[in-house]
Amino acid sequence: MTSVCGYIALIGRPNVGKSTLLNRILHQKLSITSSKPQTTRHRILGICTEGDAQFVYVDTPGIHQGSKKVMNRMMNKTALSVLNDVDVVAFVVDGTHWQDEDEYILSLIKTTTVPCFLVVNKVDKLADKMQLLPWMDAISQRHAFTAIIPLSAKTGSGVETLHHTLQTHLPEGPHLFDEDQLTDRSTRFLCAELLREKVFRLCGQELPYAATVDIEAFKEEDKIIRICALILVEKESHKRMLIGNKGSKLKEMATAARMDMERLLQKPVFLQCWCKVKTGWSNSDRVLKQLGFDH
Ligand SMILES: Nc1nc2c(ncn2[C@@H]2O[C@H](COP(=O)(O)OP(=O)(O)OP(=O)(O)O)[C@@H](O)[C@H]2O)c(=O)[nH]1
Ligand SMILES: [Mg+2]
Repeated sequence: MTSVCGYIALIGRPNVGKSTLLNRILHQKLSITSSKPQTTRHRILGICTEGDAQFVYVDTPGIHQGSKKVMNRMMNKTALSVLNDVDVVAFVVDGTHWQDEDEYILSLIKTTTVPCFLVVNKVDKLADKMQLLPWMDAISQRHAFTAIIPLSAKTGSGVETLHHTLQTHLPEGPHLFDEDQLTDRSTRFLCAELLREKVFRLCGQELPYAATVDIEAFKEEDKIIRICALILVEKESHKRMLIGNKGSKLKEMATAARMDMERLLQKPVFLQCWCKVKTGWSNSDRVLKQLGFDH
């Protein structure tokens, strides 16, 4: 068989399940997820090689409108730049809940010539599955989607169908990555993300958006990996919330993150976490670049 290899972008508004879908396809927790929108902030590749086919999935930040912060502008720019740079787009939506942001993303897709799959995620949540068919019929009139695939990233139903249908749309060509390579991101980046995920999952409504994680030290020894992580927040009050009563919140997050890191790195991890206030970090081009934002 001829070798095929292609980039597939996972695009959609925040919280529709793009990162959950990527992890499901890869059978591995690579990209962080949470029930809060705008969890993913960076482009991340998830590579999957099966025989002659190499799938290079590109998870992206949810495209959103209305935020003026520099970080949000960068997140949107990251997602949009991917649109014109891939072989296939998988436009992920949440069931039949079509919103203005979906409409906006569809208008962007229409400006490209890239083949686009419509991925209708979270079908496990639909009480009445019968409503899917007329909805899919109506949406197919709106754009010439290559295929419309209902699935559930949560249960896995329909995910194999998507993956295998995508294979037939990968261009012929040599593989761009080693067959055992999972991502383009460093373990340092992945560890920072695992801790940031705990901030998203365990800290209130506002705090996750005011926090970021920087790995200050990453030292691999014979039997253990020593990691020192700094959580930056915007205000003193955030810091107090993040640390919690006698440090209990920070400890809870650090423990959960360490367990994920150990699973990822397959080695015991000693994780030290601390928190610092850096006012305005999410609105500063310079600081965001230092923190590794793509644009
Ligand atoms: N019921 C159900 N929930 C899902 C499904 N897929 C994802 N979710 C949930 O939806 C929420 C958002 O999932 P994410 O994967 O973080 O969404 P995302 O599109 O990557 O979001 P951003 O990174 O913010 O753009 C999480 O709580 C997931 O558990 C699904 O198929 N069914
Ligand atoms: Mg995501």
